[in-house]
Amino acid sequence: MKICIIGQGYIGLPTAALFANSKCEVLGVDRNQPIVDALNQGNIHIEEPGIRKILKLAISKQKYRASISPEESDVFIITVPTPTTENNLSCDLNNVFSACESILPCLKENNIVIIESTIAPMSTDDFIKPIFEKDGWKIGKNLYLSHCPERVLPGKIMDELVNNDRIIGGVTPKCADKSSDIYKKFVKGDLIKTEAKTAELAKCMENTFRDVNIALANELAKICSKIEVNTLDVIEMANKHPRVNIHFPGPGVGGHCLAIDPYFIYSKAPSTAKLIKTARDINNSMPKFVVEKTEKILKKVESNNGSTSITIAILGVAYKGNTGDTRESPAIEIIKSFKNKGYDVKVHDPHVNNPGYLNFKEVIDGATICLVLADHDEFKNLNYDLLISKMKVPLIFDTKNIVKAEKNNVEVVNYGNIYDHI
Ligand code: SAJ
Repeated sequence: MKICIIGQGYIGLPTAALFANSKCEVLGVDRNQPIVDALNQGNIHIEEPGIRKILKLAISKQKYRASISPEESDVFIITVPTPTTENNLSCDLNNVFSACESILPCLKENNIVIIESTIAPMSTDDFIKPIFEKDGWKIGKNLYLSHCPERVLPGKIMDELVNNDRIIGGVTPKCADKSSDIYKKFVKGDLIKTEAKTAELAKCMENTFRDVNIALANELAKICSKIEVNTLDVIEMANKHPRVNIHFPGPGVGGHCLAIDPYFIYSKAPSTAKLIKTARDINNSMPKFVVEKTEKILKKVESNNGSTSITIAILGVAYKGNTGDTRESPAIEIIKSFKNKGYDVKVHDPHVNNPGYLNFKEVIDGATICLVLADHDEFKNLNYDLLISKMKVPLIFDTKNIVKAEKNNVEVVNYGNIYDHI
């Protein structure tokens, strides 16, 4: 069986590698020629544990190759990004549309087309199906179309693609049956068949559920900093209740999913989706909160030390721990805001490849404050002796509650004790 996967990013590439190691012939299509060239050499442009080995194996078995354009196949899987539209309030389907149009010349009778990209509810029926129908195809009769959203966690993609349950949303029941048979090749979780629109909304709601719960934790952090209560203790205590699971406050919500998918639902019913929109607004307000609190902490340092020039060392730009992914990361807005305010900002992220970033020793050299914005493992046990010897003031503001405070002479501010420092 030949499978053509359009979009060789965080989802498309691991999916391609898994099919290629399940006896399928896989063509990975990406519009970016340097990425295609690199993949054909076995060089991988994403940071994801386990992918390198499995892709190399597929290439050596001649089961995987990359190309800039699609070819005739049995199955087409579309895994292209779906950003929000410019006003940030809807789902931009343009990448999906061009991927669908690019496969039209390659389609044959009884092909299966699967959209994995996250899309707003009703997108498959209202916008994607007509692309194929206009070309003369009868969905459910001679072409089978489904929406099968991916639901994997970056950092655990290779494991979760195989073991998670999967929603198979067919435009018709036969479409769902056909797509389900494809995923059976490597998925060990349950394959749950439903309609395309149910699959679309279920996927968007999974991430919305998390976004709303993080907003609740972030709002709690703001309340606690006002009324002088330890947020982290409150969460720990409340979560002792067997049916309570308050999430954790942070610098904001990043990534390509939680920060985007709730808008896809909101855009379908803006006057009704009030909680969803408020949660987005609260999470979007967190970078500003972090900047304001950092400035307050710094004011106290300044008045204590009579210091005037301030250097802020940023630890972590990725949107989440132990990944190199900076998409929608709140750290980017925070760095920009400090720079606009005229601060000297130095940046370190051991997972992000950026020539402008410094190593740990360089970033803390002469810094007034270390601002931790990602929960990378490297930040759990910082070298405190180095911090004391290199920093202007050994002070850390840890927005992810990851740093272990080991030495009394290094001050660690987090959402638990922030009110003591402002
Ligand atoms: N975050 C908090 N507080 C928390 C948890 C997370 O501030 O208590 C922040 C993180 O720092 C990060 C953001 O939220 O900035 C999102 O991180 P995440 O780990 O919750 O989610 P993603 O975006 O990496 O992956 C999610 C997952 N969805 C769910 O867990 C419901 C994943 O399973 C999906 O496949 C993925 O979105 C996707 O592609 O939709």
